[in-house]
Amino acid sequence: MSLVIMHNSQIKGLIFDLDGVIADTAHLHYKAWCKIGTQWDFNLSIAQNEQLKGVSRKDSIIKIANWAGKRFSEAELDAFALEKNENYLSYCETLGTKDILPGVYEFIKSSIDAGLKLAVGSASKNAKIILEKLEILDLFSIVVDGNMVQNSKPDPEVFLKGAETLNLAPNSCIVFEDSQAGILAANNAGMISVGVGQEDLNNCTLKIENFKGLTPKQLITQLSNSDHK
Ligand code: B16
Ligand code: MG
Repeated sequence: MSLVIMHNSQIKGLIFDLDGVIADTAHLHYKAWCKIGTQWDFNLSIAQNEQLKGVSRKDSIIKIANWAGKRFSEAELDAFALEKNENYLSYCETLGTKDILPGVYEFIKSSIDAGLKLAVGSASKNAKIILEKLEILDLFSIVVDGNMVQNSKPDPEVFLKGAETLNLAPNSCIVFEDSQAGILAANNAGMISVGVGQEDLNNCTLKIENFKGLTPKQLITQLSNSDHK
């Protein structure tokens, strides 16, 4: 089943980013990066952290080292990235259904009832672990994570792989993203991009603050009423 004709195509699939869209984990990544920065006498700002959203672990450590004015060998960077991940996973130990962002679970359920195919497209190599902790891994037909792609967002690879696995054309998919890199990745994939959260996001087809009370039908109506046709 599909919902509406847009872009000369019907919407048949939804691809969700994980951190900051499904799960309230973005602040845990920030906390773990801050702990690394502190070792270098560097305070990672909230604005800098925004630029790390949707960016792979390795690319993130390279950016932070540059901002801190530090030069490290490849092996040292890998060791810091490993340490960050161990800290991040320790912060994630208590994650559970309470950490699913408002309205997301209900929206996912009603999307499945509407016959839409669902995927996750995340830069995180921990995506499946986190989804298991949230007890929603089984709701998705496919989880494309950071282990399965060569190129970080804004490259469209993660979303194109999701659509391909769902056996859907890119222009029949909507991507939900909280990061600017992710919005660009969705646009580069030729998909409809819905920005999620409080932060300003440029170039998304539609912006929503959260999923509270939202149904797939309402979303499609909002998209139809937006500049996007
Ligand atoms: P990991 P997303 C991204 O996940 C996060 O936004 C970003 O902060 C993180 O560095 C990246 O995953 C890699 O995560 O270290 O767990 O492999 O937003 O694309 O779901
Ligand atoms: Mg995200």
